[in-house]
Amino acid sequence: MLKFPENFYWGTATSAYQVEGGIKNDWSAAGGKYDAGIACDHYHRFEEDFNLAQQMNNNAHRFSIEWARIEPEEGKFDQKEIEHYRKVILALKQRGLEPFVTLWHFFLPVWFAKKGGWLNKDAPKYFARYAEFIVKNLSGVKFWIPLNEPNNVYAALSFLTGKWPPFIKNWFKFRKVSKQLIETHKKSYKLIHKISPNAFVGIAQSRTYFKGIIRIVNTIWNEEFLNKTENSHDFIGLNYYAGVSVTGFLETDGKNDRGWGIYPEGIYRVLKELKKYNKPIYITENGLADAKDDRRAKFIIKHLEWVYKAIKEGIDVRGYFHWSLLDNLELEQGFWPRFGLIEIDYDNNLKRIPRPSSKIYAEICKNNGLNI
Ligand code: GCO
Repeated sequence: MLKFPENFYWGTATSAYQVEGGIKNDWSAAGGKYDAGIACDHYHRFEEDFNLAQQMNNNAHRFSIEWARIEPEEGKFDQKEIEHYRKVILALKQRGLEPFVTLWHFFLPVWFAKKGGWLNKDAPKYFARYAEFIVKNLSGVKFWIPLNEPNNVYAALSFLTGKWPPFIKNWFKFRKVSKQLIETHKKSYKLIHKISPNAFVGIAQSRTYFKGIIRIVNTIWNEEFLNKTENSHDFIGLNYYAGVSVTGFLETDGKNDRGWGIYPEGIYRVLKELKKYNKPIYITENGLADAKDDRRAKFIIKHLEWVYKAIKEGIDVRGYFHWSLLDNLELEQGFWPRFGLIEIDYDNNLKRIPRPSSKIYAEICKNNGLNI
């Protein structure tokens, strides 16, 4: 039996725009595959979904709040929507699920996007006003994640590759947005602690394991954000999906449906790299696109075996959130990649169907470890 530490958090992760439905933001304004539409209608079915998380013996859940819902017009905050998220938090607590709340998971209110979004010199102030409203009006939250994957996913895909709104391909703008997001994180950390001194505030940082000569990009890609926000973390959230070398994905256990190599050892390698920051670590995302559910159980078990090895070697890992609870909008790919432990039947009233792997995960959560 590989027993994980006492009080270890076991959960799943989602983001508002990818699951809730009915959101008008910069992505829905882009239309086509960027418009999530009703998504999984999690906005109305969150209690049903949290029942499923509870049935998986989870004790935590990571979700995001949609800025565009809270502040649909500049400076005008929608009390109805903050009340909605109060109900979400209450529903989690009623089911013994500790909320980990992401304030921003890639998507912007249209008014902010029209002002240049993160390129606007006052962007950190606009975000701080939103964050302050949330933290002041949502009680019962201990864990706050101001930004999800700010520099090496959002800024890179939106300002370097041009794949995401605002579809810009410009190195200088990519670097400017990265700098703005670093400032925003630091500002958020201070303001959250001013309002809620006992809160824990951290980043959810995507970290790829780089092997071989490609490690020359490790600093700018994986480390810069953490290094430049070093005194603004009570914990580090790690989003791990893949390892790469100069020839492409590292792969020991096949590929996921998106063609990413499955490389469980990489989670151990990146956890070892994070040790130097001396902060508690939560794995805030780890998962795969696997519509047949014929790799997910082994994926979870093998990644957790490597996490266990890291813990035994002194890495302070305190939680694991599988991405994702539900099938959802896989960003610019649309809905075809299936990341959910719970399948969504999009042709049958968004019916929730627990996949066999969800039973395996439920056992692991119940046992607080791996029975091997
Ligand atoms: C990300 C996000 C999620 C993705 C998930 C699968 O890492 O891009 O946090 O929004 O859907 O990682 O790609």
